[in-house]
Amino acid sequence: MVIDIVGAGSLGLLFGGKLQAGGYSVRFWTRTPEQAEELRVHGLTITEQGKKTKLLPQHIQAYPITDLSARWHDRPGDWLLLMVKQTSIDDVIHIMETMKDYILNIVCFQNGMGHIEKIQAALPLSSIYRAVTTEGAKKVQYGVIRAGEGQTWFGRDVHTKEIEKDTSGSLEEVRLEALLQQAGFNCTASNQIDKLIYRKLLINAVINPLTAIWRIPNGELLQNDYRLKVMRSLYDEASAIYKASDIMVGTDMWEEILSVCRSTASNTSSMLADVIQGRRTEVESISGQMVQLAHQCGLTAPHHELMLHLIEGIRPEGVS
Ligand code: KPL
Repeated sequence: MVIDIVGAGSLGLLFGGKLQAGGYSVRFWTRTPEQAEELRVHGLTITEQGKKTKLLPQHIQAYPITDLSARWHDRPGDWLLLMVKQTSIDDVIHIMETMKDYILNIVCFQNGMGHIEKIQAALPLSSIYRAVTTEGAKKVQYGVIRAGEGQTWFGRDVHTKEIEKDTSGSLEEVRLEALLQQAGFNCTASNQIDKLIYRKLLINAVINPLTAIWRIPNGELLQNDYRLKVMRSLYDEASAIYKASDIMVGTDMWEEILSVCRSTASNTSSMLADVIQGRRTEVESISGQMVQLAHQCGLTAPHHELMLHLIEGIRPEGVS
């Protein structure tokens, strides 16, 4: 079985590395030729709970993403795990548009919303799955460190299934679940992936912009009442939007947000990491998405809109 990992960031290396260590044939697709070469020359070491697994350079298949279409044509893959950030999605879609006549099984790991529709439009014959993961990893020189055991869920959108008149888990879903479990991930196929995506959106919409603005790790959000008050206003506003949009997330999300802050207390949120590195953030597909959802149901979202503007305002003029 051939598994394509598009994006060699920390999660891409973790999933790809463990799948390869689990006996699958993995191809890494990187943004630049230099990243691919580094993997091919130095190999990849995965560190988990102090134990190191080394993938030797001669066993690594890594290529720049611009070669994907041609190589896939020669040897099609079985699964493509799309692990680039939301902010790179448009570039990746542009490259993958040449594959519109192929049938791919694509699993999208991006935070936020709005990308699935774009990918499906560019690759109409392909099956697109969403994934939500609580896996965390840190990229280090020639390797990656797993932060602890997370949980991964994946599935297809309800509306996609309705189109196909298929409400049960497909054979492909069962296969993917087994594949990831065999590679050492706690993974479950879910027929409620939309619910999980909306839960994650809410968590990210409360935690990420505030940690990026205040430049604090997730756990420090809980350390003073002013921070908690702002978090609560973002949460209340999002809850009202979900209620008006008939989006049911089915659990006490305020408690869950506090619990994520505790369980990831020392984490630098992905948005803070982007801000520190001077990269584009995913704020448009997180806070921007909340604002859009509000407008769609006749509400406004001034708190989330403020987050969007504050984060977008950090970017220096001219940097895209
Ligand atoms: O998903 C995250 C992120 O940083 O993007 C959280 C849950 C906030 C963990 O850091």
